Amino acid sequence: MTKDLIRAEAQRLGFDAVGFAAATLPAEARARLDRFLAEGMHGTMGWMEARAEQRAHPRALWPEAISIVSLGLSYAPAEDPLANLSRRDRGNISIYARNRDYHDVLKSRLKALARWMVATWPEALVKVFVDTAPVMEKPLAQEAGLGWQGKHTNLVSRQHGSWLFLGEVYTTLSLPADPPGADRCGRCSACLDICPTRAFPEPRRLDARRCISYLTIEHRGPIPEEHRAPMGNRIYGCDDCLAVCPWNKFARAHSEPGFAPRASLDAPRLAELAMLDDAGFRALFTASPVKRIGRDRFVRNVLVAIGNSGDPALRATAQALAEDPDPVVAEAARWAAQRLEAA
Ligand code: B12
Ligand code: SF4
Ligand code: SF4
Repeated sequence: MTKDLIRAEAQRLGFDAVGFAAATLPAEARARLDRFLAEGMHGTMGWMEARAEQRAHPRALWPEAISIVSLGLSYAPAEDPLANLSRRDRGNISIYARNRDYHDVLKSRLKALARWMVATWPEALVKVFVDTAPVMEKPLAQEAGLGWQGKHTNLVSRQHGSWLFLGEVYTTLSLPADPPGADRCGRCSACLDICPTRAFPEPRRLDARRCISYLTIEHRGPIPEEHRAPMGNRIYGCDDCLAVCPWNKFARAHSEPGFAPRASLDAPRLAELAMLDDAGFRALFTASPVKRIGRDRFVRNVLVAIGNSGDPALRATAQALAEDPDPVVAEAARWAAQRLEAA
């Protein structure tokens, strides 16, 4: 059967989860996206609003699409994702960004699968997507049976916990849908309770403007003061709500060499990160997703962590950046120096 062949090939290519859905989403997905946008919870991610129609309706993105193959790649860590949070002289980089950019890893496998599908069924048309396209990947993965959207809004899998990257092959092949994933959160609320910035107004609704992932990666300009202290030493992304999910205990550590943490990014020293210039920043983050945010935004985050470190030895580092040519960096440096002085 066509689906079995595709599933087997996806597994051979290294995907950890495979499911099939029709190229449609339930009406609630659109309604919830509209509410998220209407309440401004996307912050400055204007690109979410610009192509909302295509996000909510796969066929508005590609009218010929009949079915969707939803694919998951595990990045379940062998290490404790929260271990660095208590090392205040170090920066904590989110698990997903400690080595190669997952977009590259996933996209090459998605393309390989798509090429194989076209070679096997020459009448098939295919398009591949991962993350940046106007696609609602989590509701689609739930429709395809990969798991369910947990209360932290991410897709949770019984086998891989919260640690799956998602990607899709849209196709003109007609593939019967798998049963959708059923909600298995029950009365658990661990992910909601641990969130340092209280970013969930209610279960399954995230106010991105409060999320440390948004603040450290997407947000330009100064980080609002109310969120600086709760950020602690998280300098790129945040894993807290993922890491506490009890379903992670079934996840086996991933075996993708590109996702094993680089020694230089595992628990880097704040004092060294703050001193990076553009060239040093680009060299340290070669092929890493961190590179995308640029030196200035990154050093801004590092300075917030320095301000939170309580370490008087880092005060001189902050002071050295108080006149940085980038006004956002300079402001964060002054804030950090003052905070350490008060400490
Ligand atoms: C924008 C975005 C962000 C934003 C906003 C996140 C968000 N939750 O919306 C920010 C920058 C904060 C972010 C952070 C992260 N992200 Co992100 N992000 C995206 C992106 C590009 C779009 C997500 C989206 O459409 N949001 C809009 C909202 C409205 O949609 P939604 O979250 O699906 O919302 C649904 C629920 O709220 C639900 N809902 C609401 N009420 C109710 C009630 C009930 C009863 C039910 C059942 C459902 C329900 O309905 C909505 C629609 O179905 C996707 C890639 C993509 N193209 O899909 C990656 C993606 C979601 N991100 C991902 C990751 C890994 C992360 C981080 C873990 C990174 C990190 N370590 O820092 C964090 C996690 C933060 C969190 N708790 O969500 C992965 C998640 C993989 C997975 N297993 O789910 C994705 C899929 C990328 C990928 N290709 O792998 N992200
Ligand atoms: S990623 Fe961190 S800040 Fe964002 S919702 Fe999860 S716990 Fe909260
Ligand atoms: S931590 Fe609990 S509530 Fe949150 S996604 Fe996991 S099972 Fe659901």
